[in-house]
Amino acid sequence: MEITPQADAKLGVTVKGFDALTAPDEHVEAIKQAVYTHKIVVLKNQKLAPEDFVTMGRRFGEPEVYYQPMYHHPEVKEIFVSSNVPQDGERVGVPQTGKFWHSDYSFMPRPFSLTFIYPQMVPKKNRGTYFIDMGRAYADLPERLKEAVAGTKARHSARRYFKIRPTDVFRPISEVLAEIEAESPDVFHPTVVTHPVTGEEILYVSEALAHELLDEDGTPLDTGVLQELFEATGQRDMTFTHENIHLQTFEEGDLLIWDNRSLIHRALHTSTPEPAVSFRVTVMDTYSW
Ligand code: 7UC
Ligand code: FE
Repeated sequence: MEITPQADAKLGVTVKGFDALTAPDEHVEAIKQAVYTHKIVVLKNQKLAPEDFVTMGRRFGEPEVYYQPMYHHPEVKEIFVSSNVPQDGERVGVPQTGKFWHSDYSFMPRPFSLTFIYPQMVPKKNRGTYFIDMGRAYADLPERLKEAVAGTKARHSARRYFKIRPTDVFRPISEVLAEIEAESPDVFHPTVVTHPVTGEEILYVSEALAHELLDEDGTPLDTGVLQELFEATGQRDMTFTHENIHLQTFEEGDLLIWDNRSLIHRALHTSTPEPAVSFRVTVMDTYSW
């Protein structure tokens, strides 16, 4: 097994010669540490059946099943499917997922530790995922903003990105909204979290999922502070040229693992989509925040 830093990138390493099913535990541990310290790991030349992909995830932590069955792989519920390609005339998974700045499951009480993405059908153009390292972004904040967020919490919710399901047609929107609030009530996470392995401080807010900041007494902060954080960290740059933004591309056989505590990400989908299919497994490690 060979681990090398990605060329011309602020983030990430590339791994060659890793066989998820036969690798010794030391190799799994080395890759896990690389995810925590380099934040993105690209495993090359992977050939895994869906069940094997989950088996691989299990070597890194406890795979979590996504709360909405609409996203599940038809045979393997631990796999979340992002796909715009019907299979035998039937929709599989959900198209155009994650096209907004977010950290997976930040709207849940226990967000995932690690995300694994295994593209199955790779588009020729416009492939990849944008990332922002929120540890680095926090370090680069002006002192004034660091002071403003110290000791605060952020309210997270999926409500703006809840996907209308085929079965929602003709339902009153108020009913759908009430269901969202009941299934995934707002959660509160510290605005700045400390990484349990690296000790790095991370700004844990994303444009799509963080809605407001509250001080220690639960009093909302001026809404301008959160907007300034989005602006300062690069989440408002629709040209995606902000120095914090890293575009991670991939080719067939690549399998990406990232540190879902440190990074926020945003999928790159075009409006005239080429066929694209991606499988995702998410796991909890043994650390809390
Ligand atoms: O359809 C989607 O983009 C799913 C998104 C709201 N949640 C993914 C996650 O893991 O947080
Ligand atoms: Fe995501």
